[in-house]
Amino acid sequence: MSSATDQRNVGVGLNHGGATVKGFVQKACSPDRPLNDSLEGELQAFLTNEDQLHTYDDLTKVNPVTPTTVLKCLQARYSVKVFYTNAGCTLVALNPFQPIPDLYSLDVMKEYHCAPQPQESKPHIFIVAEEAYRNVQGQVEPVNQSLVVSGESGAGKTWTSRCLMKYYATVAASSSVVKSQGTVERIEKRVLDSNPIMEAFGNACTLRNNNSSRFGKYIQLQLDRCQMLVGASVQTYLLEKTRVACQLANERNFHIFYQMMKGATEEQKKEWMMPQGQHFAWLPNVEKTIEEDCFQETVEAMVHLGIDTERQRQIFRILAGILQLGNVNFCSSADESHLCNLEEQSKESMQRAAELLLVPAVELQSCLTVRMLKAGKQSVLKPCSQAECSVRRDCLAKTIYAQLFEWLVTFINNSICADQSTWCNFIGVLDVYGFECFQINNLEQLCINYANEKLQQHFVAHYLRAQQEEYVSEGLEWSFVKYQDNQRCLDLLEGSPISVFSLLNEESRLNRASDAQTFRIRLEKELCDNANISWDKFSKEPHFTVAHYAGKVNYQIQGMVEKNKDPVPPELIGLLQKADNPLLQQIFADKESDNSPTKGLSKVTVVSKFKNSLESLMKILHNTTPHYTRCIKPNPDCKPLTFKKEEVIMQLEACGIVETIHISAAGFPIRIPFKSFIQRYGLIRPKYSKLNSGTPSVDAEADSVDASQEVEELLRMVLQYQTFEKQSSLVHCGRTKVFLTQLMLDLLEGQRGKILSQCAFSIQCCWLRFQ
Ligand code: AOV
Ligand code: MG
Repeated sequence: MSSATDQRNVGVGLNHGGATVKGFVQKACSPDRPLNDSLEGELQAFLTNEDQLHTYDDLTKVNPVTPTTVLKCLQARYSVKVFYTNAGCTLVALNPFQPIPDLYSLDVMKEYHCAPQPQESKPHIFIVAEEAYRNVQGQVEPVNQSLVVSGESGAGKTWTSRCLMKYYATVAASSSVVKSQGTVERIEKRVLDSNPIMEAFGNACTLRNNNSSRFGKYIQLQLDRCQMLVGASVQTYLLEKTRVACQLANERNFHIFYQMMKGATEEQKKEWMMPQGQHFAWLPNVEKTIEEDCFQETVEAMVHLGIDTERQRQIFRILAGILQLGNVNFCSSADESHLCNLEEQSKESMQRAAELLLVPAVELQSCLTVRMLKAGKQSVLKPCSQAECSVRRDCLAKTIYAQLFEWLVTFINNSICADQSTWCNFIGVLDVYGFECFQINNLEQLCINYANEKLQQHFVAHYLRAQQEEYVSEGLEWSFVKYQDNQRCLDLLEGSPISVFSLLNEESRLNRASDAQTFRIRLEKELCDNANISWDKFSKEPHFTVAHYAGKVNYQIQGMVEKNKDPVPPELIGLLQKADNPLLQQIFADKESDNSPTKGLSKVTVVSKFKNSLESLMKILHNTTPHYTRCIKPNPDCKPLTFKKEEVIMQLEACGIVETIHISAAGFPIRIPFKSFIQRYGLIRPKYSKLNSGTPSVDAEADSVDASQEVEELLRMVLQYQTFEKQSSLVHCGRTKVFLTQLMLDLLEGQRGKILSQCAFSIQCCWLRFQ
């Protein structure tokens, strides 16, 4: 069993009946452990109170914390159109799947921005945004912040990221302007305009989401000394370039192709050789109309970012050329030459592709059908098989598209990044693809799920560390929360010397013909002792199963080594470097076109590159203060306001929400300074309870030693124990604050409420007697 799915012994719970503490029980908090009797009782008590469930704005207040109670609470809130709920240190965001009027309006932004204590307002993504904004101006020195948005495909990560960016573009709008094509523009507009461009080129309609991001993104919003937004920079991760040449049934290619088909003028279409009604093999489901098919918006954003008309023409010609390549098909030749021929109807497409990419048609065809092999100093030409030709065609399209995307990101960065001297801090927004588990999973899913493992590890490590630091600084002893993180799964994937990635890389380097078979044998032999990997011995398809923190995923071995190598024949790069399209020339200018087999675009394997880029991201996250938002998709069909329990519970378990709440609840999520504590609960002590007022006369300047003694005395009374030190799992007195569990807070509130109602009753009796 995975380390992450092991039963966790997280802290200590409290079994209380009514307002008095009867004793403590140790609870093993695991979502899949059957409820014991006392928990069952609490659960029943909780569920009978259903009409109040929507009022729980923090899931740590739910008692007991089980997947069922958390689910019930979220469902109750969703049914009254409350989409945000706190879960300790994280925010849970449920996707309404329909625009909610006024939820993100300017007025709402202002409200949260101006609130003295935004945390006390209703849970909202703007609280997370505002908290990060205020944190930047740290108490001692400024601290960079990261907003980590996670969740499965279609859960609302990209939407949330956009909301966050709009918030900062509004509350931190500076007077900074940039000059572009004779016009003057505000920087925040440019930063926001980077979104439609990146989404047009990097998002696509999938089975799970009409606007699914097919790349990861970390955008740093740069702030100057006055906390004004003066620029931004974007880092992207692993674009799913295979989509250009291969789309699953009922999925689509990247939006930009459809935008061109639907939104361009007749003249443009003529130039791009895209007549009305033309069928493109790589453009399935063209008839489907989705919101993202907005060509005009993309073009306008390009203009705002400084991509001039000529550059745009070059970009669109390249894209049109790719589409033509998709219509090129090969067939085996009838004669004995072994040369692969073009299908008759493909000849025109090949001609058009060459014309659009501005490369010689003959050379394009020979690059796709003939391989150049180096034998010593001599080059030998070898005709490709039909299948090899198709692979080379796809490879050409994928390479061009991926490099074009990279060029766009660099262009955007040059256009929105502020001068180093003008900014001093940043707030980073991370929007990556969520955990994926399909029927067939390949290298893309392995990388995506590995990224999610890394983020989960960061989350647990950071959260516990942050708690510990405060406990230590307040003089508390911290020893009661035991947790097991997902380190073992990460060791399996990326560890050294032997791991899935190291074996995959070795196989990729060795260039064996039967790589899938040998990779499978080596995995089984060298990782057989690892509990996080398994095999179904009876399966026909070679595969391996990884127990991720979010669940088990079967990965298909076939094709994985080749995908990891991601080879690009040097001839193809040589061809593109000679193209008359200046953009293609520029994009491939610094790529090696040497014919040596070790040269080309792919000396570094896909997993090595991805691992390195993730490691840099982790370094940044470690050096910033993170804030987590977990987006939840309430139904698989993206239907408005529809809550499917099975769908939600799976996600709650996958992203570890229940666990997060347990960790929050097992720690001391509530911290109250001594002074405020005495002001609120002082009336519980007899000397105050005699007072008819809820506000006892406390010396505001009481020093912390006296205050600490007073607090301890009060707590002893409430807990009805001689030595309240025994209840270290329930409450702790630090140097300046009281640390409480939610249960302890409920207990105090209960006592306070009781005393106040007794007072009210006495007053009423007096008043009646008086009458
Ligand atoms: P994702 O980023 O998490 O999926 P999106 O942010 O693209 O998911 O959200 C999917 C769709 O849900 C959006 O296109 C909106 O129509 C809708 N939506 C999300 N959040 C809200 C909201 N707060 N209010 C109204 N509608 C919303 V993926 O990129 O697929 O992992 O790779
Ligand atoms: Mg997205």
